Amino acid sequence: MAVQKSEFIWFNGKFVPWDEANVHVTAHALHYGSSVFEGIRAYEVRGAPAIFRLGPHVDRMFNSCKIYRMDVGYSKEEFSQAIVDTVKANKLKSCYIRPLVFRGYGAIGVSPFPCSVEAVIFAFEWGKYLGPEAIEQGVDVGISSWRRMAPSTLAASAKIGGQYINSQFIKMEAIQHDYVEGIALDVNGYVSEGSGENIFVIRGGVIYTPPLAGSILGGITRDSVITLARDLGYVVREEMLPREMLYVADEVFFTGTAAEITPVRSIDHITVGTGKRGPVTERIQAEFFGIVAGEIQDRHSWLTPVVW
Ligand code: PPE
Repeated sequence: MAVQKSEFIWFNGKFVPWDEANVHVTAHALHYGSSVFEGIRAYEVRGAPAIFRLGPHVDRMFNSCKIYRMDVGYSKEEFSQAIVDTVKANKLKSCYIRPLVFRGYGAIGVSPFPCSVEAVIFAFEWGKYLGPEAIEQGVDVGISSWRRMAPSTLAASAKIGGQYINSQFIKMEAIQHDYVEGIALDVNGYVSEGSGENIFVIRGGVIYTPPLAGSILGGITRDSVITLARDLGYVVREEMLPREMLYVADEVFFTGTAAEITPVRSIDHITVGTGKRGPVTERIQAEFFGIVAGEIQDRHSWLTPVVW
């Protein structure tokens, strides 16, 4: 999806016009994937933007940087404020926010340590990630021939740029097979996640999702869905899931900041349940979309209002 330009990008502490936020071609991140990023949504609540789960996103970004041994150069408070200011500066009522911290100019060679650390935040309008009808109709997906990274190869729970080559392999293969998305298994063959989404499986009224040890990114939407499902009285189990459980599930859905809550209607051309969005998925969607629209009380304090 082509990126929608907005006006200003926060670049190392200052706002610069969108077209002037450039880096040098020798930047380390360009060569070696040396970056950490986040994806955050702001939703329109009563005419103004409200940022969804800002604190957990900033915490995860700082943890990813810690794992990757990169000092952000700002406190969490300063960085959070910069995110709020970026939404404000661009007068966006609802948007997707992309903070990125990366190794810039300084040296060629694998070690990132001689290179600068740069930080940017931009925000832009982004619609439905897996297609306009996906939230209601569901998507057709396939199991990827690419596995998620094995433990001790990369750090699946950190949102590090270079690791997204694995996601790109999964996504490219899916597109070439006419699927909307691919589901990757972990190195042991258990269900892991999509190229940019966590996965949930419903069977016999119980909700299952792979555990953090299943080479997944600990999604913030995943955490929100677990919380909402438990609020609604469902049993949620974080368990290793064999691939064939997907084929006999009553319902399957993806979660992610970009994907929000998207039902899966077929996997490897096998129909999931009735082939339509199921009742549990719909119930959880109603709760999630109700909260982010400001129509259901924000009982977990997930929204940070942006005051114009
Ligand atoms: N797994 C992966 C690999 C992943 O990239 C994401 C987010 C998730 C799970 C869900 O995490 P969360 O957003 O915290 O619920 N993927 C981001 C990037 C998508 C993109 O194409 O870029 C996102 O949804 O913002």
